Amino acid sequence: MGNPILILMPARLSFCLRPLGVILFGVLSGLAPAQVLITTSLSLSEEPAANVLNVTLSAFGIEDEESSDLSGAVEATIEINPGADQVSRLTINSANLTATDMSFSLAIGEISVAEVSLNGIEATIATSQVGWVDPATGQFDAGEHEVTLSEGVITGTSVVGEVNENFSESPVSGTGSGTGEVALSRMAIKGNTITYRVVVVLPVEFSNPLQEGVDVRVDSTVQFEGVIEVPLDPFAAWAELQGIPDAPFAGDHDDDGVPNGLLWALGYDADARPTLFAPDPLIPGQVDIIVEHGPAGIRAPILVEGNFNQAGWTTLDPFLLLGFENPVPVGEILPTVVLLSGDQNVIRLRVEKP
Ligand SMILES: [Ca+2]
Repeated sequence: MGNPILILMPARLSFCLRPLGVILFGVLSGLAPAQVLITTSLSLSEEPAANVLNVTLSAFGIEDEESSDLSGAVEATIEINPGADQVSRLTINSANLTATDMSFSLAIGEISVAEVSLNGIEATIATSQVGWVDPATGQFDAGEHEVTLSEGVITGTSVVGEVNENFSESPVSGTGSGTGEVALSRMAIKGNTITYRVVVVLPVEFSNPLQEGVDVRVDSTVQFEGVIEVPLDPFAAWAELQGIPDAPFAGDHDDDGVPNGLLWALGYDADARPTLFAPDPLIPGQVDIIVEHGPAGIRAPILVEGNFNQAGWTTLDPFLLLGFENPVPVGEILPTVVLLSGDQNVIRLRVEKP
């Protein structure tokens, strides 16, 4: 627990030319813990029970189920709180999955109803919503992740005619189903680095009509895993990489008025000289405040607080921020825009030392 830092800035345009005041703020409040975003490649687990794609072909009330093995890799961005070994967000950016070929034979007695093969099936997975994970349990809504069969063909015959479906021409999508889970286990700690094993389990179930009376149902538990390294203190890791290993979080290594910790949290390099508060250039006279983020995006939750009529610091209503989130969340790249038109107060940005 260290000192959070803040910058004071009058919200009125006429005050914007005042030098920025930098004050150390010695009271800790219930801010969200520092999270770290890690983008990594995870491979599909090779355990025999995992990554079996069960496909059921049904035609006119007759079913045949075949299974296929899934393999491949997933690129994911994981939001981790290394202090607590918890995951709060999982974004699957892309996946390249392949499934082994399958053939189905449906018959009533001696009479063939359908003979169908699935060949060259490839699938992708992408997170279509926010990708929240319950930090306490690691569980998430599998429906926030979308699976698409993007390559491969279903060919054959059925009693009503030819079956010919080409997934590269007409991809088939469905979402995950039920509850998924991310498990994080510590393997080692060395210096400022924690090594974790990550295992993600994503149940998938969806169906797709092929033609009148003929239907394909897909049911699988996709499991992918890998080893990731996470800095225990992400600020310290940044400072070391930036060549200022001893720079304190609340200090200002270049005396430009922007504390080191805030520079880090806003996504900048140590040599950046950002103009943190700019009045809205589009509407002269408007006192909206724009805080540009660095190229890395927000690295730690940044709380925007106001001191209305000097009544004390309070968290700004999220609806006064474009994006409607306060603290400004980790990973945000778009500037923070504070809508304060007409209010006479000061605002500050505050970030807590990891
Ligand atoms: Ca500075």
